[in-house]
Amino acid sequence: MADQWQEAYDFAVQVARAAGAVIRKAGECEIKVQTKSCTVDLVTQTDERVEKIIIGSLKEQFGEGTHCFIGEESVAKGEPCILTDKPTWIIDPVDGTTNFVHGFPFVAVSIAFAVNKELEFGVIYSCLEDKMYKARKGRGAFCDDEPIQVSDVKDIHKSIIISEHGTDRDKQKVKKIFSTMQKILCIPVHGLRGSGTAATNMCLVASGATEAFFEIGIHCWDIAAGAVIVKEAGGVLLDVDGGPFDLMSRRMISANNMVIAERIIKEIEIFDSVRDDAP
Ligand code: LIP
Repeated sequence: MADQWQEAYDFAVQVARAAGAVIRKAGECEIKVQTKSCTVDLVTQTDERVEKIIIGSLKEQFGEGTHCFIGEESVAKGEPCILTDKPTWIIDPVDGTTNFVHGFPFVAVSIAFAVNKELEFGVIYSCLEDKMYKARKGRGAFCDDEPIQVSDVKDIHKSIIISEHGTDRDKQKVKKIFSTMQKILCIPVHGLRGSGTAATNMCLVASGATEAFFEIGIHCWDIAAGAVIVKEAGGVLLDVDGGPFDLMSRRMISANNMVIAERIIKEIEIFDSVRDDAP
């Protein structure tokens, strides 16, 4: 069935846009902040509310029971984070919660859909910029309905590389993150960047504004939609050790091509993080 998931794809775009409007409105009011795994892992009522709105709309449209859901805030409350063969929505209601809390202008709604453990489509709405990124397997990647393409830079010295610090403040890990960044900066590359949201970072790779984004410590909901968008824009996804991309592994590099990806991988100091689907 060639167009089996088109309705779901179109609906995801609508839902992401509506969710983004809720986030924008919430950003105009006082934001009540709580913490999750540690004091810098922030969550707000908006994260929880928007996830409920997204999952509620999807359940209403596609029926409860037939589709599964992996949502950042539901998992934080104890729901399982297991990808099965069933049609599964992978949702980050507010990617860039710290940005949202501080009014730093990159916040995204990220919605991906997988069937038989394969990502079928991804939608990322960068709601403060009002940019809608989307991609469906085999059908190209788009920003506001215009096709997007990764950059054609192969010379690492002419690249901009994105990474993030995440929310783990374990000294040894932070040391490795900064050591990696120092080594990459001194290759040298044109610059290092970070928008504060993995989803937006991947859209920046997909649209050619930057050559690569890598991070250890991210979750499947941060990167699932971006993975489809980067791939459909002509980019590559790998594990940070150069192996195949694994959505549940908490680490990945997305890049415009293998030359850039493999050059960056040489500099990455890997540290452990518990898999999203760990028992
Ligand atoms: C955040 C990411 C950010 C990353 C953090 C965190 P959240 O997602 O998008 O880029 O560095 O580790 O996962 O918590 O704002 O949805």
